[in-house]
Amino acid sequence: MQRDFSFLTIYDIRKYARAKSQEPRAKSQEPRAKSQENYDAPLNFVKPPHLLVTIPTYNEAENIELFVKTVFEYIPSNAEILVIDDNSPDGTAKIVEHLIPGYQKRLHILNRPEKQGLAKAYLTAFEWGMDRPYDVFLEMDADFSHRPEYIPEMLKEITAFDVVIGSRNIKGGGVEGWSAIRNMISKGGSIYSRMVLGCPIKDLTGGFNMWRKTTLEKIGLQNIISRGYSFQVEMKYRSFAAGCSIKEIPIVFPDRKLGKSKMSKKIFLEALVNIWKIKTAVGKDSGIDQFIKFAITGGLGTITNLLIFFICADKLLFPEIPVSIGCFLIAGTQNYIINHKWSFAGNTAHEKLSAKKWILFMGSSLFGLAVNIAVMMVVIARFAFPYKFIAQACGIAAGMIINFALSKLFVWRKKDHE
Ligand SMILES: Nc1nc2c(ncn2[C@@H]2O[C@H](COP(=O)(O)OP(=O)(O)O)[C@@H](O)[C@H]2O)c(=O)[nH]1
Ligand SMILES: [Mg+2]
Repeated sequence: MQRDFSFLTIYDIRKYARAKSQEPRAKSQEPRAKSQENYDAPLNFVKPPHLLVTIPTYNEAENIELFVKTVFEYIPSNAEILVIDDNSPDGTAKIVEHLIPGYQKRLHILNRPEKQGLAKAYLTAFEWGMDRPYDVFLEMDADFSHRPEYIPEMLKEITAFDVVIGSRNIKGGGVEGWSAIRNMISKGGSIYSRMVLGCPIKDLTGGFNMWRKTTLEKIGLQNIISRGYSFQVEMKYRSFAAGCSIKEIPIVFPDRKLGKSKMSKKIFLEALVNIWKIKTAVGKDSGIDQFIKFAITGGLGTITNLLIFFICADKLLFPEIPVSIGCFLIAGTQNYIINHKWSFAGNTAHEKLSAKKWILFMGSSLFGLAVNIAVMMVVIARFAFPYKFIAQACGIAAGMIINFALSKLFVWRKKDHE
């Protein structure tokens, strides 16, 4: 049975794109605002997008034949399927190889020597597909949790959006056959990832996603650091950070009926930690995130400064002025290291600490100190506060803002190419 894909004529695609561009933008599609130029992109599809369905498999012998057959029923006649098998002991690859002659060059398989994880499987598949004339890539599990019935709707949406996500966490979507605990862990993982990343996508962890080739190029597959289940989160977060337009469509996700899940507690916990690595690698901290980290770093520096001052000046009775200068240098160096490794980690692209940057940062801190003193003096002279420390607090705030601005602009300036 072949579905009707007449909606993919040029006329319909244009009409559809126009209608889409007039729709009010939903909150979850906010990234669209950054990429207005993408509105015209649908018109690039002068014929139905050439789709490649990528299916990673590990021990899916019980599912794969029927799954491939069903997917072919729901995809356009020019679309193709690529299975990426990691030498499944149950002989999944053999079954696919057996089916290949029946599908006239529309079914392909990549055999890999050993189990290397989902991320590598997809990256290999995309790499394979990027060298060929496909416009659109779809990720699907082989176990029927990703129902092929949704493909036509996803194909329709991909004519207007850079990414289409099959979402369990929006109205109309959900899971079937999951225990309450599994549901809670999955939802919790999604909310956690969203909060850590500050990313509005509702289903960050799901693996039923469609990408335009141009989106994969924008993400830069060579930048992906995930090797495990956080791969899906990273792909989506990177497309969000790159300003791609994103559409979530509701999907119902039934649990697999045959075969075993490869998800484990260890893999899940690993993914939770990886979210932080992804955040740092993409470097999408907002200015406010950076400022909060910078302020915390400054607070830690002040504690170090006072502690050393107390030991050297109060306990060891060294003269205050040299002690104070020493404290400034030590606390400043501590601030430099923490800011480099944490507050501005996203800007540094894993650069090493350097003497040049240290000097720049200490200079900017000195300038901040000068502003601090100047503001404090002005406030004392102009306002009749009962306590001078209020004036000093104003000075500290002003000095810190100046120091932050100088650090962001000159010490840890973000590279243009990032
Ligand atoms: N090639 C390959 N496929 C994998 C690997 N791990 C899982 N898969 C496949 O990825 C899809 C999702 O895995 P599954 O075990 O269903 O994960 P779950 O849905 O989170 O329980 C299925 O099609 C698996 O066969 C792997 O290491 N290599
Ligand atoms: Mg599954």
